[in-house]
Amino acid sequence: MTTQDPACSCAWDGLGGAPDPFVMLSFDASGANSYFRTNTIQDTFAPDWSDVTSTVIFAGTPFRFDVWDDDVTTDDWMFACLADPLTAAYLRYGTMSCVDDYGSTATIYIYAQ
Ligand SMILES: [Ca+2]
Ligand SMILES: [Ca+2]
Repeated sequence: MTTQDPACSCAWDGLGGAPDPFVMLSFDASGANSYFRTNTIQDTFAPDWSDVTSTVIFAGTPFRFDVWDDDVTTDDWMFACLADPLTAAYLRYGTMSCVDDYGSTATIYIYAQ
């Protein structure tokens, strides 16, 4: 995870500290209609969430997760991973990973029943 917000080339935290990341999950390519938000993890460049959610996934739908920095006023968008469409291969493999523009890797684990 990059140490600076590329939108302003400044620290993620207004006080110069590390970001406070959370993740939004959605079934649309834009990420505008999220259905789940994880907890926020305070002051870290290496967040690891153990939040669990369950939902029905329809074949061929996009699946996206966005990582945000939780802020007092307006949250800062950090990066997103998109599978469009979410295929059976993702569900069989059980993970979805991506690398952001700054070389950070994000992985989400998917358990299909
Ligand atoms: Ca921030
Ligand atoms: Ca912080």
